[in-house]
Amino acid sequence: MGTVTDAGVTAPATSQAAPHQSQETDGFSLVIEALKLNGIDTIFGLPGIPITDLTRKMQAAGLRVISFRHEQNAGYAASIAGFMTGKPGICLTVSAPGFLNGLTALANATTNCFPMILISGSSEREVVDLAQGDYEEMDQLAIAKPLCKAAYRVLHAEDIGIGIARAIRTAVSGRPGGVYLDLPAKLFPQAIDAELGRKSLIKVVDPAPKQIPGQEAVQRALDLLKGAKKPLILLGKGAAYAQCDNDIKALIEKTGIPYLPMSMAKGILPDTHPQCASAARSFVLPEADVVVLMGARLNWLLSQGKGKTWGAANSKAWGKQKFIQVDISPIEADSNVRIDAPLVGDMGSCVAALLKGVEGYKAPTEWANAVADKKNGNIAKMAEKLKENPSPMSFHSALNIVRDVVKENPDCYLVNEGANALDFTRSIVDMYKPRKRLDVGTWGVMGIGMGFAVAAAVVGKQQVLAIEGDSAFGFSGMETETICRYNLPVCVVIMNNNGVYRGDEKSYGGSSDPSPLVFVKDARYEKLMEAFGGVGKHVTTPAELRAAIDEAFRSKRPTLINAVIAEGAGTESGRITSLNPTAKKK
Ligand code: ADP
Ligand code: TPW
Ligand code: MG
Repeated sequence: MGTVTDAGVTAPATSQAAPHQSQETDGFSLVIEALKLNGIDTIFGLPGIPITDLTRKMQAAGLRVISFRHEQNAGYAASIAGFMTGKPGICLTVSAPGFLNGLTALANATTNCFPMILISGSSEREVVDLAQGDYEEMDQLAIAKPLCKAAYRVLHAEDIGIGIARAIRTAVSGRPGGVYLDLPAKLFPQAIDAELGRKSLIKVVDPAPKQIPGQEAVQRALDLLKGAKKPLILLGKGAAYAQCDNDIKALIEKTGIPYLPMSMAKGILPDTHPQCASAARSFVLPEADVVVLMGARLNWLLSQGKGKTWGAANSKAWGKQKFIQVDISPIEADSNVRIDAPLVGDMGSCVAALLKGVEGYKAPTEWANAVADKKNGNIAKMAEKLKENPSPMSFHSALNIVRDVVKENPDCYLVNEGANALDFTRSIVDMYKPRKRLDVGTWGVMGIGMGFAVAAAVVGKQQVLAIEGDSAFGFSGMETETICRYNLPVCVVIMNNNGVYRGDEKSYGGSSDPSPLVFVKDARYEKLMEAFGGVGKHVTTPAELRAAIDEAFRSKRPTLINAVIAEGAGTESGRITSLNPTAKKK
């Protein structure tokens, strides 16, 4: 920078204050500028060597830095922000232990196809590579590699722009997933010429390019579909992620095909939609003759496409269905059973192509009616159950309240984890809008609760309702402080049955220890929220639960409601008892 002289001429800076200092930039600034240039506005992380100053400078530069109490929760927050927005969620951690704490979330993001970038500071390469015992020494790049889509390291300040561009492209293009970006401590203070630095940054053009399906593949899918007597559309979270809700709705309504949403696809169309077959799941899966998988994998959640679920003779056998699979990944087809018509491309383009081609096709009315009959019968049965009012509360009587609340507040986010607390919520609480239900996903992982809740409130800017098993909550419970610190509109409801699955188990072998599955009886979790200035409520009836949630939604204050549920209300592993190996000899 020069100074304007009396004569109005700009003279070169001659001051002694380091002449070229102001023409330099450094790694700190370049990382921040590269992120900002690419529309990243929020960072989820936890400070410490070597990224402490980075978090300060990020905040100073106008990025929203949400600082957590444990990196795993910051990582989950970043991953779900990625799912909600289609932009990579960023998690920032320190080296070795901080990195490892964030890594679970990165692996989970990759498994769930959520775009996320884990940025970790790392120690001196020279020392790490010779295993000479640096502070928090670890070969983070090598460890991250098998757990994410790609892992990159930036050694030179002038490569920061490239590093971040590659990380963004990798996270969001094709099948989205996790990316690890390793930034060694030495990189941050590295100074380079400011102009050179500015020019090295890249604003990524078209980071998630459309992938148009081939015309032949579209025709094959349409031919199969149009011959179907009992078609079924299965919506997965890949369909929700793609944000082409209107076209999906049009495709379903135009064809009259019954559809089944996977957990996080609930709400693409309202669960109360006449074509929603959720309440007739065990009828439609074995009965359907052509199944259109849209952004859903035939993994364990769909019994790998085999067995009784699909009307097959035994657990290894295939059903009689034919499958159309719409997916962005070309290698997903045939992973478990034969896919007769793979349709590879981005969901938006594939749905648009199908929509154009289905003109004139309508699902046979006998099939649609059969599904509706089955469904209405089951809904009536459920309504009976929801009317019960036992003391202590059952999952049903408590969730009946949650069901009403979400119906009246369809914009709120519903975060959900636990076993029974998860399965009952999924089946009882209808969703009305897309990407509002955020849960344990593909791994059925416990611990996403408070991280997801923070991200939903920060990024989604709406009221959050987190329905948590008491065990599930424990994995991230300390983030109640984070929720209070940022004063987020998060209402946590703990379905407290005193344990994992249930709280009435006795100890084994005459041990004086409690059973491995139970917790302190009648724990007062609500005091945790009070400890940080939030609102705590202890409720034992549906009416009290309703009043407490209403008050939380009205005040928008951080609230934790400890809802007492009968100790014996749950079943082992919730709805997936069959996956649990048990000893033959008791
Ligand atoms: P669910 O658990 O809801 O069944 P999965 O996570 O198993 O869903 O499947 C999601 C699928 O969606 C993955 O196979 C992924 O490749 C796919 N997918 C993700 N994004 C897109 C997209 N934009 N277009 C098409 N498919 C997508
Ligand atoms: C990271 C295993 C699945 S569900 C669950 C555990 C520990 C808790 C169930 O108890 P909760 O719900 O939350 O009280 P409820 O209503 O049935 O009583 N560690 C991880 N992930 C998983 N899935 C487990 C352990 C598990
Ligand atoms: Mg429990």
